This record gives sequence, C-alpha cells and structure tokens, in this order.
Amino acid sequence: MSNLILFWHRRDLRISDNTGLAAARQQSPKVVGVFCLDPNLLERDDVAPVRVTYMIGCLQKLQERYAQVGSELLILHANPVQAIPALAAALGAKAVFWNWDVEPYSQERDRTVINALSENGIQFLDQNWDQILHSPEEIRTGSNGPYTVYTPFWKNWISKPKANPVETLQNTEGLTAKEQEIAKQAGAIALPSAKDLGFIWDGELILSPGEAAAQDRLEEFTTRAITEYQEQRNFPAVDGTSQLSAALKFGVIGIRNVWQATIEVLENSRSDEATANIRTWQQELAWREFYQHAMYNFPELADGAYRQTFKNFPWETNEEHFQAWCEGKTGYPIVDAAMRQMNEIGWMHNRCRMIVASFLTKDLLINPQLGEKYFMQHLIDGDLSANNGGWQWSASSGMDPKPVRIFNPASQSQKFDPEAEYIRQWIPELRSVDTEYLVTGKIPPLERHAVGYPDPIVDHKIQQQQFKQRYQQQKAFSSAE
Ligand code: FAD
Ligand code: FO1
Repeated sequence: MSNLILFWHRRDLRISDNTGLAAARQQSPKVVGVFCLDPNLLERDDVAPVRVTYMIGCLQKLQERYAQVGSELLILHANPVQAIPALAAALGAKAVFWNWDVEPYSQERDRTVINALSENGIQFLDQNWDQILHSPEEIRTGSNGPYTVYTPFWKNWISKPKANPVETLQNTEGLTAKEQEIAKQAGAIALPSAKDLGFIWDGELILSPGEAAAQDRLEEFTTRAITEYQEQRNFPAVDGTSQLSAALKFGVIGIRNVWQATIEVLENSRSDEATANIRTWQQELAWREFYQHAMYNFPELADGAYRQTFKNFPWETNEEHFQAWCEGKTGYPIVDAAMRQMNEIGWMHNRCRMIVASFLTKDLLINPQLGEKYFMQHLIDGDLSANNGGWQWSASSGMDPKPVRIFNPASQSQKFDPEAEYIRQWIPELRSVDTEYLVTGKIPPLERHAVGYPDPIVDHKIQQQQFKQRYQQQKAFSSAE
C-alpha cells in the first residue's frame, strides 16, 4: 500500500483553511484531491444552472491551485459510493479523507462509502467538521439537547472559543504517470463544462469562482460595508451585504478565515456603533450554523413543516398564481422586482427573500415547499439548510416561536426601498412611474395598463384575513388531536 491519501472534496472547494485537507497533509507527503460529479445530486429537479456554473468554475480554479502545490484534483462522474472506494482501491491509497456535512443525503452517502472503504482496509477520517465553526455536538442546551430557538443558540455559540484558520496546503506530491493511467482506468476524466452537463447559464456570476475571488470579496466587504451593515443590509438597492453566500455554500472560503477577518475588524473598530455592526454580521454567520445544526438534528425539516399546525395546512392549488409569483408578475412591485432579480442574476437580497416568501405563503396561500424548490432551482447560493430555514421561518411553519409573521409588501417597500430604486432597477416598464405609486403598489389602472404591468393578482388585506382564519382553524384541529 502506498502513502497516498485521497482528499474527497464536496462543499469545500479550496485548499486554504481546509481542516480535512490539512489533516491529510499532516499524515502524508502525498495528497491528491478528488471531486465526484454525482448524478444523484446533478439529476435532481431543483438544481440551478447558475449554481452548477459557479461550482464548475470553482473546480477549475481548484485544479489550478492543486497544480501550484505540486499535485492534482481528479474528477469522477459516477455514483460516489462506488466510484470513490473503487478509485482508492485501484490506486492502493492508504486513506480517503473528507469533511463532514449536515445534509441527510450526505450522511447516508458517507456512511456507505465508509463501509466500502473499511471492507477494503482503507482508512478514513471520520466526523471532521470544516464548514462550521462549531459542530452540532458542541452547541447543546443545558439538558444536552439541540437548540430549537436562535437567541439562546447564539448566546452559547458566541461564548465558545473559535478555532484559528488551519494551515493551507503548501506542497504535496502528485500521482506518478503510471498512477495517472490507473486513475483514468478507474474513471478519472477531464473536467466537463456546466454546459456539457446540461446546465446553461449565460449571465454573469455575482461572485467570480475560486478562492482568490472569495478572499478578495471578504477583504473588500470587511474594509468597507461591514461597519455599516446593521442599517445598510436592509436596503435592497444598496450594496450593503457581502454576497459571499455562494462561496460559503460551496466552501470556497474557509469559515475560520472569515471569522478571523471579523475579529480583526472588531479589534480595529473605533466606535461602539461600528462594533455593533460587525457583531450583527457575525450573527448572520451564526444563523447559518443554527440552520445547519437544525438540519443535522432534525433531518425531517427537509421534508416539510416542523410545526404540527402546518403539517396538513389547506394550501391553495393555484397554478396561475404560482406562475405569476415565479415570473415576477403578481402586480406587487416589490415582490416582482425581487423575483426578477433572482431570475436574472441567480441571487436575491435577504430582505426580499423574506418579502416574497411571506407573499407566496400568506398572500397566495401557496405551500412554502413550492417556493423553497423554486429558490433552489434559481439561486447561486441555494443551500438546503439555509433555504429550508428561511422558508420555514417565513411560513411560520418552523421552529421559530413567533407563530404568524405577515409582511405587508407596501410597508416593506416604503421602509426599505423608499425611492423605489430597487423596483425600477428590476422592473424596467415601471421606470417612469411615480415613486409614491411604486412603493405603495397603488399604480392607477390606466397607467398600469399603458406600461403593460399586471393588476395585483390578489388583495393583500383580504388574503391575510384568509390566512389567519385558516391558521386559527388548523391550530384548533392540531391542539384537539
Ligand atoms: P450577508 O448579509 O453578507 O451574510 C453573510 C453570510 O451569512 C451569508 O453569505 C450567509 O452564508 C449567512 N447568512 C446570512 N443570513 C442568513 C440567514 N438568514 N440564514 C442562513 N444564513 C445566513 N442563504 C443561503 O446561503 N442559501 C439559501 O438557499 C438561502 N435561502 C433563503 C431563503 C429564504 C426564504 C430566506 C428568507 C433566506 C435565505 N437565505 C439563504 C439567507 C440569506 O438570505 C442569504 O444568506 C443572504 O441573502 C446572502 O447574501 P450575502 O452573502 O450578501 O449575506
Ligand atoms: N457535491 C458533490 O460531491 N458532487 C456533485 O456533483 C455536487 C453537485 C452539486 C450541485 C448543486 C449543489 O447545490 C451542490 C452540489 N454538490 C455536489 C455539493 C453538495 O452540497 C454536497 O455534496 C453535500 O454533501 C450533499 O449532501
């Protein structure tokens, strides 16, 4: 058996600050990367072309990074539960290392791979957390249970010391020519393009692929917007957030690295106000971990409502309304602007994610699972835990104690897009309409028709009453059970 360790990348598409990769290098001078294009994931019906395009771009950059440190990243295109152990066995690898993930699919996939490796006497690194600062085992309630509410989770989470970035892979040996030949026979291929895989995205990406671009974005954000984040993050027309979500989803940047950057700005902070702003951004990183822990502890979240009241909720089946929501043609400007932003650039501002999710569930009374899936089909950062968490929060179907949260589209735009800049940016036909009409949504019918903008498909006031009524009924049923 050789000293080769294969490092299996999945959602850690980087060589810097990568805990599993650093552990592999410590155990052997010869570490080779592998990524398996997985039909179980790529052939699902909720994969966004923009996300795969970003992922493939990151893989290309990762191959370049491996070449710089003297090794390579192999690409497989097959079911990993067979392909990874088969490649390891063919190369006589002594071990396969990877970083753990919280998603139900990953848990099952990884267990199967572990079994196959064990049968072949190949070692593996078990339970190595990398994409979160604290593992689900570390953050537990006083009675050693999982948290279901964010605020106490945050208090515990922030009180724990955080790890420093781990050593970045500097140099390693790659495969010999003979081993490369063996790898090919075991299925290693050249990296296909996203188009080759059937994913067409011709638009730009809000974040360029690869570690260097993510690191630049982090630096840019932490030297500019982070000290005004608390206020600015609420305005969708303002570039006030990091737009690092896709990099965090695919682990193109290390979370310890990100955390360290926040500590550095905190140390240099000159006012209590700036400190509070940086803290708020740290809280968002904790939301990300809260939802990942929730998915790990309660995998049933992936299948639908957590609260009993919402398990059999009488949602509307209205294909026309759903289509209007998807296309940004509901007649509610802030909702339509947001949906068009996502359809066009593959990313949507957080405030607008909350607005459109509330609108789908509380105004159209449509099952949040449909919205959740549509988001996954269109977001560059689409992530099971964060997306499910956001939808369950907006639908009031999740673990959050506040039961009914209804956003009024007009007050949301008045507060957060007061000059209708965002609305005008994404709905060109409304550019010449008065701001007052746009933010209240009360565009005179003649003007609406003249510019070709649809009438509101529902009445917010009536619909929210409807929702509340159904909610009360369901609550009564579920407490009678
Ligand atoms: P920043 O404001 O710069 O925040 C920094 C990072 O913190 C983000 O990149 C993200 O990793 C994390 N974060 C911020 N807010 C949240 C949050 N509420 N929940 C979890 N993590 C958060 N985020 C995703 O990454 N993927 C999704 O699929 C996703 N779907 C969502 C669906 C709904 C209905 C809602 C309400 C929110 C969703 N979010 C999702 C959370 C949030 O909207 C995005 O993370 C954020 O808009 C990304 O922009 P940013 O990188 O500029 O964020
Ligand atoms: N991970 C892989 O190992 N192989 C893939 O082909 C792959 C595709 C993919 C597509 C969309 C997406 O959002 C994520 C994708 N990932 C892929 C990463 C995936 O999140 C992780 O593999 C998880 O561990 C799966 O539970």
